[in-house]
Amino acid sequence: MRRIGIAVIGLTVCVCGSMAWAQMPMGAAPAAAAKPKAPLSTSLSMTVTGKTMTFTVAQLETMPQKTITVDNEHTKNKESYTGVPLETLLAQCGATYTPATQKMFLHSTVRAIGTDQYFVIYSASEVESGLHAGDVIVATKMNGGSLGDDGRIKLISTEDKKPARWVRNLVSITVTEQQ
Ligand SMILES: Nc1nc2c(c(=O)[nH]1)N[C@H]1C(S)=C(S)[C@@H](COP(=O)(O)O)O[C@H]1N2
Ligand SMILES: [Mo]
Repeated sequence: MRRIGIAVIGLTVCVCGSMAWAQMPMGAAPAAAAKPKAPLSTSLSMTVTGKTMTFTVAQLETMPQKTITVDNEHTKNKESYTGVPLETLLAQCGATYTPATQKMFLHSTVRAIGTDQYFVIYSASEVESGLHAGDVIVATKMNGGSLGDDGRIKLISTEDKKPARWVRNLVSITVTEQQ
């Protein structure tokens, strides 16, 4: 009886297993899930405490640039990105880090949104080099060339273990002081 039971289980595993194989095209690797394409972003709107300024890619590229190197945990590649440090853009929008504004940085959220509405939150103090060691940059170049499928503007941070807070086709950033 016990032997029959084992034989039935064995047969079931065998049949189900071969059905799964039968459904897979011969010799083809399972297709990677296609990245849904976000609309192209060609400018970045920065809203800092209610006031909005918009920067085109050309304007971003005339501002002081920084190149950083990161390990992309997904692609397992080292990638270099060039762009404006986000703190420089915040300063352009009137949020300069000084002893007088330190509390505002400690209390503010930075919400970064892509054209596909994907969004992430940083603390303003993570963006400010006077408070945090990592870099957060608004990149317009990868490995000295274009960003390719990632659009024209991409937010990159150096301290995250995964690229989940990197925003492709970055279109807006809103800084809000919390009460
Ligand atoms: N605009 C946009 N940016 C995004 C995402 C997204 O869906 N839309 N996904 C994020 C996530 S969860 C990851 S892990 C990284 C890298 O995703 P990829 O490996 O699919 O390129 O991009 C991030 N940036
Ligand atoms: Mo992810």
